[in-house]
Amino acid sequence: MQLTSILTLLGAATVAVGQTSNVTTGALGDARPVRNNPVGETWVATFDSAAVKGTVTAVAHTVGINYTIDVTGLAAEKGPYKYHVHLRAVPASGNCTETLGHLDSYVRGDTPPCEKSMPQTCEVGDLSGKYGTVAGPDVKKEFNDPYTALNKIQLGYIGDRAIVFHDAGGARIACATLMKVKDTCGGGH
Ligand SMILES: *[C@@H]1O[C@H](CO)[C@@H](O)[C@H](O)[C@H]1NC(C)=O
Ligand SMILES: *[C@@H]1O[C@H](CO)[C@@H](O)[C@H](O)[C@H]1NC(C)=O
Ligand SMILES: *[C@@H]1O[C@H](CO)[C@@H](O)[C@H](O)[C@H]1NC(C)=O
Ligand SMILES: [Cu+2]
Repeated sequence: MQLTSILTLLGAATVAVGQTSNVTTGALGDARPVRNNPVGETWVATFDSAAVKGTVTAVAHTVGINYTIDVTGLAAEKGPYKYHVHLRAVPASGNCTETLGHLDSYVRGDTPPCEKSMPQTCEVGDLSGKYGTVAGPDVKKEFNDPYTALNKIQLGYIGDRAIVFHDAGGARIACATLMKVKDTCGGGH
């Protein structure tokens, strides 16, 4: 009887965990909000291919980064599209595979897919995992991500890395390197 109860409890616990979604966290814990960014500093990834045209703009905010996705041309039937910050800049060849994997400063990995309601548990570079995939053909989307950085000493630094769009099948349909276009509001030149 006691054993049965324990088994019943264990069973219930397993079901509960199964239903609680895919919340997992990085080997280094949950991502921490970035509060020492150079506010106003702006980086832009410019897309100009048949698959995607437009920009993804990243502006350093007092907490994290404000992103604006402003693109056109995404084939509606191949979406929804994912978009991420990948580790490396796009090489001269334009080969998106060579941007390597996602920026994953807290070492989470991309499986299971992350739980949007707990963005701190997502891979830092998994922007669509945190803020939603986008549908074609035209996208205009703004969000603040507290966990990415434009301060080089921080985990989650995105400078000189690539933004990559993936179609519904996961193919890397376009990639572009984030380039600095503006210094901070107060300082710089
Ligand atoms: C958890 O991940 C699996 C695939 O790994 C997916 O099928 C399932 O929908 C996810 N559950 C939630 C709640 O996100
Ligand atoms: C970031 O976005 C918030 C909300 O829209 C806005 O209030 C803030 O001014 C933006 N920060 C910068 C540096 O643009
Ligand atoms: C792109 O790079 C990957 C990895 O280096 C390589 O396997 C692949 O053949 C390259 N693709 C093209 C079209 O050159
Ligand atoms: Cu990606």
